[in-house]
Amino acid sequence: MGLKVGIVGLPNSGKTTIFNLLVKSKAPVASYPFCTIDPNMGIVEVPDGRLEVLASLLHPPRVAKAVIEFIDVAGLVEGASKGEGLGNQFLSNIRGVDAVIEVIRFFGDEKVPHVLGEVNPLQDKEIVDLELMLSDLEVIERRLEKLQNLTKKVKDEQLKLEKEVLEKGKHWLEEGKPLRFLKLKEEEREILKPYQFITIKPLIYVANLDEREDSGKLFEEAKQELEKEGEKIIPVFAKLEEELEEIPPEERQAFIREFGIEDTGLNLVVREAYHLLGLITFYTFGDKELRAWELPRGSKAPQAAGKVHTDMEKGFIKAEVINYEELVAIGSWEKAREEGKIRQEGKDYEIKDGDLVYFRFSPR
Ligand SMILES: Nc1nc2c(ncn2[C@@H]2O[C@H](COP(=O)(O)OP(=O)(O)OP(=O)(O)O)[C@@H](O)[C@H]2O)c(=O)[nH]1
Ligand SMILES: [Mg+2]
Repeated sequence: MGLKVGIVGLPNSGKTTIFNLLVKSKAPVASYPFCTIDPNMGIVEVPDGRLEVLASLLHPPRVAKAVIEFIDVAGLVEGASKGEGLGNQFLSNIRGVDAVIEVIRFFGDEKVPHVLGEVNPLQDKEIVDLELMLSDLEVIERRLEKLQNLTKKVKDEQLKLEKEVLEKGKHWLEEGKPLRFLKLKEEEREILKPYQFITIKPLIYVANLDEREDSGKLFEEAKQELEKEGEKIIPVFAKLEEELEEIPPEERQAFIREFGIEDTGLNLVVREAYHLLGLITFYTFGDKELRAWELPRGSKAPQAAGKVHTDMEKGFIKAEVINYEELVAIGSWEKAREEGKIRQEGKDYEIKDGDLVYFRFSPR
């Protein structure tokens, strides 16, 4: 599967509007809170020039671009982690994502009530962040309770380590800090993985602005504040862009220039998300297809294999690898093989951007 990105935020912050723009769909939006109940899902293909070049060299029967899957969930309110609003139900919908977009409302519109009565982006951000942290904390506390008993009964090094890491995470969250900023050793990260903590995932803030000066001012303030904390925030004009979609393409350009927007259709979010999430692209090919995949920078070969199929990760033997640049210079896979340029890499190999990879694995 491709990369999954979950969209969270308060009700009426414009999540579904942004989702629709991203995936060019028409999921219902409304000016009342909790318009979205069941999650909306949609995919976007990531444009990729290298893929076309590879296709001309490898002649695969089919070419598949990397995709990003967006999941737009119900709005979250204070107390969500304790079951308020639609509560934990939506939190479970985003446990499985690879990254999170948090939409913050910067637009003022009396017809669209703000759940807290006023537009206050930094306050909204605090509420949402807190709920996400509380939900992770709850998962940790529940597990720790079990571990407390277990470790009393049995001596097991692994359980002891798990308890220690979870306690570390607990204290961190109790200080109001998301898990993604907690420095962890590789093995500790592995231990935490099955829990699918929400705040351990990379996150970007998306500011939903309107054309008013107030909105812009609030954005500048928030941007400064967030950047101080090492966070990223991307401005979008959701409503405006939605209206833009209605105008014929030939008139759109003039409109865009007038508003000084750099790009349409939230392309910017896709691009920035890709960049900020530290993703790289690798390629696989076989008899059936050539396909592009995204992967967090720094990932090892088995993890990349797991993108293609979980069995490939479990039964990973080795990866045959050549980088895009090198393959293009040589001109064909066969020639690269003859010249011994296809490298054999093991489970510790770190996949590089542009790698073309063939996985060898033992089926289970
Ligand atoms: N004025 C203005 N209205 C907007 C903007 N973005 C979204 N809206 C409107 O705000 C209302 C709520 O938008 P949605 O996209 O449904 O919000 P949501 O965050 O998905 O809300 P829930 O699903 O209820 O959590 C709709 O009426 C939108 O048309 C904006 O930038 N400016
Ligand atoms: Mg919605």
